[in-house]
Amino acid sequence: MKIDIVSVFPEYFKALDVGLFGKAIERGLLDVSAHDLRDWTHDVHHSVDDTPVGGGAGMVMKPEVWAECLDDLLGLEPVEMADDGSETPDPPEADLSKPVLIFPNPSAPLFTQRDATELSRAGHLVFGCGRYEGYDARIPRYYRAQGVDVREYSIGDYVLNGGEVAVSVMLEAITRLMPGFMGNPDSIVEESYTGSNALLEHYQYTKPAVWRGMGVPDVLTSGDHGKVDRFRRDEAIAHTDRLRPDLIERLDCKALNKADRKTLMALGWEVSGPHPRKRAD
Ligand code: 6GU
Repeated sequence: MKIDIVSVFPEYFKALDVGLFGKAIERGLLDVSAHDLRDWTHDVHHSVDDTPVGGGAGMVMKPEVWAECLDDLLGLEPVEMADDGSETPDPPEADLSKPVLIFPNPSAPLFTQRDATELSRAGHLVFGCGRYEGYDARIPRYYRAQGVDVREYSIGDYVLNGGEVAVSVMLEAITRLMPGFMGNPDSIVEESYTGSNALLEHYQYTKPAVWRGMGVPDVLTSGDHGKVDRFRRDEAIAHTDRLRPDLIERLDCKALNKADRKTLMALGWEVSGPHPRKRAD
């Protein structure tokens, strides 16, 4: 996978050389370049931002500089638009053999495990990190109108100073799902938010069986794998019920077995419809 990252702080991405991500670069699975947006400026001050049209606080990243940079990275020629590009429909299906252009943006849809899974099959990702109050809205619109698959994602309901942290979060979520990235791919399928239905994970324990007077659940040392699996599944359901009931509401009731339903019903969920619903009483 080829990965281009554009930022006014490209040195931030030196942190990617460590751990499994660094190993994947060494092994040639990932080809990562972090570019300095200011390399595409022509003025003596290397300015990348300007005041917002219509007034207001902060600065907005200028479209000209971004476009010179992105045209280079995407191999596109500049085009004079006949309209503002707002009518460009989303393509019916993503073609991941073409580059995907991704802008982190706190005012965009949430980036989820589903997006990470989809993008782990892409051949070329280009990330554009905004700073200041954001970037000119015509930039994503222009590239979408050129037929580029443009995505804007937020990583959560909080505000960061810029897109760099969000890009490293998305990159880690995406690349660890690539075939050959992980030593043991089995460890992926069991995780929260993946698998056939998204539940938080059960608790994990290692040895010793008693530590500072604290034991582990007896069933885990029973050697009965069926009982262990059921115990963990019930624990996962109970955690999710307590911490993320929104994830329970999205489960597919048809994918639940009899024991799952029993556990959910004991926790006050109705499981007769397409998705579980908390009983009103
Ligand atoms: Cl993608 N960018 C910024 N600047 N802040 C964020 C974010 C992204 N997602 C959550 N907060």
